[in-house]
Amino acid sequence: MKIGITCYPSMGGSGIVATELGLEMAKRGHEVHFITSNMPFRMREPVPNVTFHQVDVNQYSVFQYPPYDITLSAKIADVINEYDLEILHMHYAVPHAICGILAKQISGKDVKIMTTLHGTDITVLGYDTSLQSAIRFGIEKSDVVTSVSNSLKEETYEIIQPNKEIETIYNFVQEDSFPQVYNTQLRRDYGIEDDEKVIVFVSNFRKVKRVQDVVESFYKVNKQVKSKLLLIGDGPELQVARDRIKELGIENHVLYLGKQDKVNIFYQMSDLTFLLSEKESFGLVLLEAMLTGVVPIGSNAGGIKEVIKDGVTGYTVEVGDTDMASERAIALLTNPKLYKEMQTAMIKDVKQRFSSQVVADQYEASYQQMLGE
Ligand code: GMT
Repeated sequence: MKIGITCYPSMGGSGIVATELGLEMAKRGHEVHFITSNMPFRMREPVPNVTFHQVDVNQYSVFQYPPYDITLSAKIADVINEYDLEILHMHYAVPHAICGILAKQISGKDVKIMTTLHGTDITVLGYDTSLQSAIRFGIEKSDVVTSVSNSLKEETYEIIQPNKEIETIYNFVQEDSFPQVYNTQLRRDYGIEDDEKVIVFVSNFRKVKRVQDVVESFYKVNKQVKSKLLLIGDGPELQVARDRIKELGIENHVLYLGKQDKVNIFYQMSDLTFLLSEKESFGLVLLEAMLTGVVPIGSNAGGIKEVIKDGVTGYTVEVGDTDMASERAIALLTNPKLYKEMQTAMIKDVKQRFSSQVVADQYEASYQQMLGE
């Protein structure tokens, strides 16, 4: 198959999933074309069957807003015509689903369109009445629409009310990139003592992530368990976290590590991860951590409760319940038997349900179905 993929190529989960899926399809012998504003960040080196087409938006001074959507659509149309694309896989509803439809019209070809909904394109932007009808249009005019969790699917029906079947296909990560390793030497290199526990939080530090809950929960854990908090990533709420950490006087227990390409290294130093968001369609960071062997405590928002089986492969708590989050964390960090049991169940479960082979098979079958094969 000849597949065009458009996504946000930055560090977000939707870009990661889109890239890994494209690479997996290329490995299976399909011809893959990434049509994006920048090289997707997980595409480190040249790969056979993969071509990258950069979308360059004209910054002409008459434009108050440079026309990314139109330029992208025109570029996709050019690639459809040049390479005889059969499928467009658009990740994130706005503007990508709509750009796919426009590109198809510009090209005049009968290319099939799959749109994958990732989360904030529905749970945040879907509430914006100035975008709702465009999102509904993008969904209804796509040939196939997938959602990364059942929770997101249900929310899409509730908020957008599209007249369209939506199929859930869970996210995955490339297992080989997240080997199950506990790196004692690296912990020492980062100044972590051997008897200290490590909690990791990987985030884009947006409001929906409730960073303040992560700090509060850690503070409560740290009062009882010798521990460090690793904060990885950057974003508007990082300063809020810093201020609260100072107020609580726990600066010496927190490592600010900024944006990192190779997050797997930090999971290898960690015992536990927190994801206490108020909205989270899936939580790809959970999957990455869990594959490495890091046990999660998540909020019960959105798809988190589909990724973590509460009490079996980690714990979920009510959004905002930092008492329960810390209680669960303390129980795990002070009971090696419980920790080991949960870790073993967790690795088995994520390898089964979110394996790259299983998930890529689902997408491949869906592509073939669109083409009537
Ligand atoms: O979490 C973010 O803010 C980034 C966003 C994105 O578009 O990359 O992540 C969304 O898509 C990911 C991949 O499907 C999901 O794992 C994240 O849960 C989802 N984020 C939210 O729903 C807040």
